[in-house]
Amino acid sequence: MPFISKEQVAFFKEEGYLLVLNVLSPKEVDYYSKLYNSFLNNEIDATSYRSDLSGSDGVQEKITQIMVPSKLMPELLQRPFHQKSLRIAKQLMGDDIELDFDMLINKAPNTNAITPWHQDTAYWINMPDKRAASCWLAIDPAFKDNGCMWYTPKSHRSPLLPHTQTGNKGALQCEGSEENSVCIPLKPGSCVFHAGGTLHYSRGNSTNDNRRAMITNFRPKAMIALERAQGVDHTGERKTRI
Ligand SMILES: O=C(O)CCC(=O)C(=O)O
Repeated sequence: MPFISKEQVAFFKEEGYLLVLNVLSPKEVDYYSKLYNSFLNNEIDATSYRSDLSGSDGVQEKITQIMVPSKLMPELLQRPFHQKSLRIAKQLMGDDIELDFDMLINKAPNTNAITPWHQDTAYWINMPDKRAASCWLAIDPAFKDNGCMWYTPKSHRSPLLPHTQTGNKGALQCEGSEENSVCIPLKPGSCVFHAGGTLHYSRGNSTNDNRRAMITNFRPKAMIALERAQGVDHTGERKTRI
């Protein structure tokens, strides 16, 4: 049975993002919550894939990014989030769509570091087939003050904007604004898909709790092969192609 309706597929294609409620049950969220903490507190050693997206030189990580958790824990690929988000991604973009990479992004309490406006395409090599989407799953409630995601509708239809790198090997940034964008608060277990070209950002976390998100990224199998042939597996340093 399809997970999402034809109307939802049409909305994603038109607007460049799509909210999907209750992809995971509370019990499933509980599994990911415990696992996530094992990554954050280094019980699972992800040192070589871990960095601070805020580009801060300080001792405290503000925005922890852990790339490719499923490389360290391949069983994740069979778990509900990867399986369900892949099914939805195929519905959104076609049967040739596969998982390219996954990641964890946590905004630590009271760190107040924004994720700057960017289009994910700026992080990737130029690919002839532009179909791509990320699925951003809330492990904690996500809302404005702890850094829920903001998207600029229809921005995936415009050309890639110029991006620059922030801080010490931090996130890429371009021009963007909350004024013409929508914020998507989420309950744990709900998610948002956004297209590779969709402009997005999040405010900093000014609350006393973590803001944990798990993200899967999808594109055509042939484009993943093209990336791998060029040595791209999303485990290395952040780069800009502009
Ligand atoms: O979690 C965040 O603040 C940023 C996430 C993001 O940029 C993405 O999933 O593409």
